[in-house]
Amino acid sequence: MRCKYTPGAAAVSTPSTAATPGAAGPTGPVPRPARQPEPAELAGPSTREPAAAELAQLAARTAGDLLVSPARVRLADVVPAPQRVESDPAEDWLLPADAVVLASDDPAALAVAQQLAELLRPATGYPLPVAGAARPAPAGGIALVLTDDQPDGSSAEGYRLSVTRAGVTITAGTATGLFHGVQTLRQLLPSAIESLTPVAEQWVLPGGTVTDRPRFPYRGAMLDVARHFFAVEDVLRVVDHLARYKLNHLHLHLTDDQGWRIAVDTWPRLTTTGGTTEVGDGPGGYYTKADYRRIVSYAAAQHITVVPEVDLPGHTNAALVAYPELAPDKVAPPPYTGTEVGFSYVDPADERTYDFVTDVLGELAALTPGPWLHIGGDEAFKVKGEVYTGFVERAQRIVADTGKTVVGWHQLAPAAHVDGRVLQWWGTTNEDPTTLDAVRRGARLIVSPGNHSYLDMKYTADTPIGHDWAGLIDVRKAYDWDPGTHVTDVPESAVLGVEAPLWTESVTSLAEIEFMLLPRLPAIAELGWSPRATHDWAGFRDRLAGHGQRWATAGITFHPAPEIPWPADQSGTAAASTSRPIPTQTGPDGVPAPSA
Ligand code: TNX
Repeated sequence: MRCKYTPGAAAVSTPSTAATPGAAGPTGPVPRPARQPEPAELAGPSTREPAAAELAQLAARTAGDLLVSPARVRLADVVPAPQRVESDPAEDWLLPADAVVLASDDPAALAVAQQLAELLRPATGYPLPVAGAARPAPAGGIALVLTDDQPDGSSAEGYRLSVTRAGVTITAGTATGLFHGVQTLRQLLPSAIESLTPVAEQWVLPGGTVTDRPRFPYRGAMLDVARHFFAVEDVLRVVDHLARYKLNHLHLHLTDDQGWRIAVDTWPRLTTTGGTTEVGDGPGGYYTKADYRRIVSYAAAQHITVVPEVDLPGHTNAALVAYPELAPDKVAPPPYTGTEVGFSYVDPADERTYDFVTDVLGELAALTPGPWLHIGGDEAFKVKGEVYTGFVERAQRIVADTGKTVVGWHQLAPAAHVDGRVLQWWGTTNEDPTTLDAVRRGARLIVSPGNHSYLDMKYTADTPIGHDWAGLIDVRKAYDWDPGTHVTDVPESAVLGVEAPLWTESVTSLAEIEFMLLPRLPAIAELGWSPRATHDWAGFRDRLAGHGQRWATAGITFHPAPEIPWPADQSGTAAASTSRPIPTQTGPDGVPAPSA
């Protein structure tokens, strides 16, 4: 049972797990020397109502000093599955109310320490001060250690997390590694850690060591902000979801027939005209350059790189509405708010088109610190053969001239290779000689199979939103494939990574985005991060089951997929969020409101 506090609440109850000394869990309680609460603590400040945070601290301290229950989350329960886990239940550790977060004296490490403290403060109510140190040691709290002497050598994203009775140490060679370690630490705490208000809970971490690093360097998700526009705040929430599961790329599909979503100073009508529509009757919208920078820097703070896509030469109706000179017949088409594809294209025979491409990609490159520019290239059904290849080759060179590395959907494959070129595979079969040939000429692949990783596909036939052209994708289908061997004869060494695209023809709100993402995004994240040797559907299903309660507590919508054994006995909030498919409102503390 969880106990929640609201400001002004008079009574403090302690969690039942801590209330009865001797009520051992399966592995027995870990006794701690009892510290008698100070009388003043028990009485509370007499001159004013104790704040909720203070009450929570007091309750946790009192309960925790009497008895530490075994950790409720197992060290091996992490999603994505870590490379190596060595459990040591004798080292289970209770986060004390006076814990300090120490980090190496380095701005990036200190920033991660602040993020950790900010994650833990709302639910614990603990102050969790952060400080820098030359050689941080946990000393009864948490230490984030940046070191050249990495446990597993080479990985830029790896980390080691060690939980002992002396506290927690996360060690990594980079701040990114520390950040991933923090995501692991977060998952090891009871799910109430997701609460936005203080909770009386024993914040016990399971003892032992996690040594971890990713399998692939590119692990991403794509959000189509063109079919339906989503506010900056919604995109930031999606970034949060990626970060939880150690995804490190957010691909934004910024332009399509239904709308142009990124400001371009040299072609202003792209947004003032082209940004005013979306699928259906909605108003559309677009990101100013300041909006886009905000997304980029928020993502960067979560160690996520934004990959902007301007889809060319097809999927360009919104641009043609704004600038008819780009159209093959120089006539503005009507705005398009339907969901067909493949009818529009910029004129590949007009030099003005290449001015447009140069200006747009130049401005986008200047706004984007990450190395990638995605030029689309899919479903340009009316630009065929050599005309298509010629267009793509020029666009690829324009990208190279900006200093960025080109990414495109795998339709780019027949074009000449340029340095670093990455193709995004979205086919639904395993065979593609043209893509294989491009790989042999030097291309690397991001693997996004339509029939496994397309998060706009329905879970089941009765999923209320989504497509089914690539089949139905339940959680198991999302999980049961291997990016390293998926495209026949493409070696794992040519696979840069994996991505889960969410197209939004039928997705209209943050709640609907989350409903399609969760719980499939963690499945794709695990394929990108975890060593293949850990791949195991039954194990994944069980590890994932604990996350429903986390999402419910954090007010995140998810699909209660029947193949996941969500715990039935957890607090009513999980049941509320799982009893209906797409809640569109959240309650006062962020928990999805019960059905209307
Ligand atoms: C195909 S996948 C598309 C998109 C659609 C999607 C719907 C790809 C590169 N193109 O234009 O939105 O199907 O699932």
